[in-house]
Amino acid sequence: MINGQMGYVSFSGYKYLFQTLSWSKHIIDFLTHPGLIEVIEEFTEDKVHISNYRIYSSNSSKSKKMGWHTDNKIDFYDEDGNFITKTIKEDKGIILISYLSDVIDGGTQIIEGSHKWAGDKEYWSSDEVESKYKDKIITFNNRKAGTTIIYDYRCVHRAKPYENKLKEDRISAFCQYSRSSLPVGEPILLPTEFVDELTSEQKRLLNFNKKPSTLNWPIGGPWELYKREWFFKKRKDDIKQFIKKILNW
Ligand SMILES: O=C(O)CCC(=O)C(=O)O
Repeated sequence: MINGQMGYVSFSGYKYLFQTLSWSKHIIDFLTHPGLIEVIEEFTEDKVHISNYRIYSSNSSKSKKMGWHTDNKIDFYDEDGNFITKTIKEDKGIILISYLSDVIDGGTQIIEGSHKWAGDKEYWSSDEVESKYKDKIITFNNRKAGTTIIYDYRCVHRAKPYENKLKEDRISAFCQYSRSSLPVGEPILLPTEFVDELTSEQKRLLNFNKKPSTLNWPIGGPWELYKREWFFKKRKDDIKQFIKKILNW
């Protein structure tokens, strides 16, 4: 935050807009559009809520590459304040990715049909995917801003690593819709100016009156976000205790 203006959180080559949903009601209206929610809930066979959301930009990088992964998982802090992710094999839900810039390369990639076999494994190496599933990789490159991809979050997917000679960022909105049995997810902070305009269905989708079960992405201690890691590593235990305290409030 600089001079009271919201900015972004930088993590692993990505820049995440700070408090994404607070920027405009249009973002909320888009992510909670009744037609969209109807399709999602038909698929999930349950009421859903927004458990994770973000607008982020990514650019080309040789060193920072998103791994192949699934998102049918929950995250939480254990008793010692350690960040843990746990895959929920029987869960199914939806992730929406909407491109906010034209995307030539570096688009979302999904392995077709992987929701049937991914199970509770969270990560796959590029070698494994290349050798076994090359023909099944669907890549959403060369798409205009506004292209929206909706997929079952049990599918193995990633953002394609790429080299962008023009050095243009890919900007995308991401939203994860989870079934009612799944934890609430990330905190949502909204400006008072448009809270009254939200419908009761939007309030439900945004988890009004419910306690968040995790923190906003990117999740991690400052020692993971900041280059001067040594400084934060020394304070790691204090910071873990602090995070634990916030979640227990
Ligand atoms: O940006 C993408 O294309 C994929 C994003 C993703 O898989 C994630 O953030 O978990």
